[in-house]
Amino acid sequence: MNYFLTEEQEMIKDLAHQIAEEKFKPLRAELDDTAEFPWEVVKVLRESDMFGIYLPEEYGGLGGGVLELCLAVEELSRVCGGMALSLAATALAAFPILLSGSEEQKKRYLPDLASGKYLAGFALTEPDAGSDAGATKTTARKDGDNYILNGTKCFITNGSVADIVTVIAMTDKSRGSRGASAFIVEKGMDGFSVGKEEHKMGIRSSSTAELIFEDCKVPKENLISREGMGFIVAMKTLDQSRPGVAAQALGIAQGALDAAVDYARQRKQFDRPIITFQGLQWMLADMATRVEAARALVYSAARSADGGEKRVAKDSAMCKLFASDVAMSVTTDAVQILGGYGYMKEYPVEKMMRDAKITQIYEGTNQIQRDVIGTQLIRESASRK
Ligand code: COS
Repeated sequence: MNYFLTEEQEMIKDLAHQIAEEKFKPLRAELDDTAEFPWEVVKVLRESDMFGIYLPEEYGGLGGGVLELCLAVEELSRVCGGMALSLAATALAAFPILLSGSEEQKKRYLPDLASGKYLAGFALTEPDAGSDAGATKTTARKDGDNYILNGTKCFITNGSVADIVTVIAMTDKSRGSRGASAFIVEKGMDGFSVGKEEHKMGIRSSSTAELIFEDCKVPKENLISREGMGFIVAMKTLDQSRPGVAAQALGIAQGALDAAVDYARQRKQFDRPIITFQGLQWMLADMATRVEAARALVYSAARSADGGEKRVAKDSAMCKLFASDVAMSVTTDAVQILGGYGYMKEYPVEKMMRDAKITQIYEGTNQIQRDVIGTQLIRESASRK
């Protein structure tokens, strides 16, 4: 299908494809096994300006947007959804600053995020506040020129490697989600430490860690937007970042489809390549159709986000929901097509199936995405009357 990408967008896609093939592929199985963070590929992503593709030129970026980010994340995830996260999760954490930060905050942090000097994490989730993001317990108390943060965040992607984290904490518990505020916390700030590093089913070459704030002193200049706007900052962030998760899912699905087609052409049973059996061809045809439908939805939602569409929450939720479900079903089918080999670590598809699972869970479970879509449908219906 032709998506009529610009020359620059095609270049980003090609470059990400090349990086994934040349740099990700040789490390993929090893890092999946050892669960080490891919510093070697972060270096390559930095050198090739990948960290800046979605950031404005005035802050050192390449001037692209969500679509450019998605194109890169898709191609990188086609080979390894785990390594691609070093970029995608940094973008997730940069969005609160980009969308809602002051000019000073943008000037101070975005250039280092654009160059990849800084990796970043987005700290919303807590042990008792996952889908119910408004139930945040971490507190931020104003104390002179500082805020004092106390609490624990969990499952934070890039957690143990992040130079900065954007954190949601309650400045006024009595106001529920409207009492949340967003902060930029730097590694090394007093009272900020990294807790437990998680051992995961998939995306094992990414870092997922607990973050601990114990009387953590954050200068008041690091408050993003105003007190009480933290929940809205988080929601607006997720509206921009969910297409990135969808792109990760799409890339994983494409990688699994490619592996399944290649295998089915080579594998012979009953004296003929198994791809010549209609049952298998139809399975592959369905997989390919679902992948292409996911791509169309991801690119459309990314364009919506870049174009400032006001119903972007629905578009982002739809593409994340659809692409991640496609990734799960396509990777599961790919394992089936490779049969016994598909189940073995020697072939990449079992890893892709494990990697795909998280895309149905993080940045809002797919049940939450349906809630977001449903809420918007109700609003649209009410506004027609
Ligand atoms: N953009 C701007 N504002 C938004 C918004 C959006 N996308 N979504 C909600 N809001 C606003 C609402 O308009 C409301 O504003 P008012 O206080 O002025 O009325 C406020 O935020 C609260 O919204 P709502 O009542 O819908 O909040 P809920 O507590 O019901 O939560 C969901 C809504 C479930 C959608 C939200 O908690 C969510 O997205 N949860 C999942 C979080 C998540 O993705 N976690 C993964 C970890 S982060 S990587």
